[in-house]
Amino acid sequence: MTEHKSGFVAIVGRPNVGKSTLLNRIVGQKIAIMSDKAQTTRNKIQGVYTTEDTQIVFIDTPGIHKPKSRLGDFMVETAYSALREVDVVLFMISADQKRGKGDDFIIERLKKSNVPVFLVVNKLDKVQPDQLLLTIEDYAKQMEFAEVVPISATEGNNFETLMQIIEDKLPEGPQYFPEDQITDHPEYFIVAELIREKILLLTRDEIPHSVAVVVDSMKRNDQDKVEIQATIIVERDSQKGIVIGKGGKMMKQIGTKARQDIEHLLGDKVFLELWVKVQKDWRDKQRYLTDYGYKE
Ligand code: GDP
Ligand code: K
Ligand code: MG
Repeated sequence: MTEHKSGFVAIVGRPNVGKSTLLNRIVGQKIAIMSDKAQTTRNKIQGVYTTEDTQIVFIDTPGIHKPKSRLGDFMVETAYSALREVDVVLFMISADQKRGKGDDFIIERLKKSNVPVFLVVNKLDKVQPDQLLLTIEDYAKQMEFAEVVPISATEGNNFETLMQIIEDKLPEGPQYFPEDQITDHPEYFIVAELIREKILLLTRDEIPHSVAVVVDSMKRNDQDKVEIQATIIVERDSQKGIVIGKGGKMMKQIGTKARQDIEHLLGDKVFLELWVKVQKDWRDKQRYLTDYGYKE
C-alpha cells in the first residue's frame, strides 16, 4: 500500500489576485464544495482536492486580509492563528500588479508563521517573462518562500505542478472526506484534526502520525456549551498508555489544549470528552476508513 497524504492549505492574498478562480479550478476537479454549515465556522473549508493518494483541504482564513483599528488588530491576530493550523500557505499575488500595502501587511504576518509559504504568482498569461522575474525578485526580497510558482488560474498553466508540490509538503494522513461525497458536518473534520495535532505535539513523536481521531458527536448541551465526544484511535496498547499518561495527565493536557483551539474555531464554549481506543491495523481496513469517515 502506498502512503496516503493529507493536510490543510490556506490561500491568502489581496482582493482580485485570483484566489476564487484558483479555488474554482480546484473544485472543478474531483472535488466537492462544503455545505452552508461550513460557513458557520471561522475557518471555512473552501474546497477539497482528492486524488488516489492525496487529499488537500483548502481553508479560508478570514481576517488576515484586512487590518482595521487597533482593536481590530487583536481580531486579526486571532484569525491569523489559523495559519498555524495548516500545512502549507499559498500567498497569491498577481504578476501584473506592483507590491502594495495589502501585500506587505500579509507578508508581515507570514514571516511569523513557521508553515511553508509558497509564493503563487498568478495571471502569468498577462505579463512578459522579464516582468514576471522582476515581480518575483521584488517579493523574494521581502521574505523567504518555500516555493515560487507562476500560474494562470484562468488558463490552467502549472496547475498540476502546484498541486504536486503542495502534496510533497503534506504529512502522511488519512482521506478525511469521501471522494465524491461531502459530509454536512465539516466542523467534525477540523475538530478531529485539532485534537490530533495536540496529541502529536504533546506526545512528541511517541505517537505515530497515523493516530486517528473520530468525532462521535457534537451537540449543544443544557449549559449552552457545545458538547463534543471524540475517540482517539491508536494501534497498540502501549500507545494508549502514552496518550492517557500518568494518572490521566497527558489526556487532560490534550483535552485542554484542543478545547481552547476548538472554542476559538467555533466561537463557542466547548465541553470536550475524549476516549482512547486500540484498533490494530485500522488503516489497512477499508471498513474502518469508512467507519471513521467522521460521519454521524
Ligand atoms: P480574488 O478576489 O482573489 O478571489 O480574485 P478572483 O478570483 O475573483 O479574480 C479577480 C479577477 O481576475 C477576475 O476577473 C478573474 O477572471 C481574473 N483572473 C484570475 N486569474 C487570472 C489569470 O490567471 N489570468 C487572467 N488574465 N485573469 C485572471
Ligand atoms: K494531516
Ligand atoms: Mg474571491
